[in-house]
Amino acid sequence: MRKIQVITLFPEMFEGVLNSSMMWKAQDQKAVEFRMINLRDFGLGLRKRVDDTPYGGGDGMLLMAEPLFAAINDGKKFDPTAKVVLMTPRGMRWKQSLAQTWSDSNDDYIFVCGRYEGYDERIMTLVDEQVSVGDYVLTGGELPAMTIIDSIVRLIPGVLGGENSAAIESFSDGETLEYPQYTRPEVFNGLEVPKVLLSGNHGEIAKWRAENSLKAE
Ligand code: 4GT
Repeated sequence: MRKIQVITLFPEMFEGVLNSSMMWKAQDQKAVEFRMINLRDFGLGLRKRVDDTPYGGGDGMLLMAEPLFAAINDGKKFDPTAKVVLMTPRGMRWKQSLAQTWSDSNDDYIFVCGRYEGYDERIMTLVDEQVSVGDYVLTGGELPAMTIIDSIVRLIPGVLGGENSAAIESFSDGETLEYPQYTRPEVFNGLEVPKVLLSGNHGEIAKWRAENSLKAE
């Protein structure tokens, strides 16, 4: 069973996503186990402080090294060989082929979600990978972490059900995005389904789909 841990100040943000049909199925099948680590639990002092101002001045607050180290160590205690993945706009751009590689590997992960203006740089001594979902800045790493977790978990064998989706996957080389699809009825509001898809000619259908597939970047 794959173990995925998440370090965050907002574990409740993950509830809806991790309890949605497919993620729930994955847990039910024992394909994956999720564990939330609340960074606040490792905050300093009575106020459970996790952030402080940057040396040298500047706007905003940074997550302090000490609570981050303690939270990551908690994750490592639970799963000593887990890879530590930092969510940051400075990371490598996430894409389908990475989702496939990470899903195929038997690695476990600890996703670290930042807040405020970022992290004390010394966290890098514990980080194995840095990933970004795109060239834009968000208020936290939670949404990127959910995106990446979803893209990995759906590719674990047995998690994704249904012939339709499996067909797309086998067609896909990881970089090819899906072709246009239609379901009943044949005509909706005067809009017709392409005739070739109703032809029963599997060769022609495959050709049409290849021609109408999008290539990633
Ligand atoms: C964007 C991304 C990300 C953020 C991204 C540290 C403080 C980072 C807030 C966090 N924004 N994280 N992973 N594009 N913001 O992936």
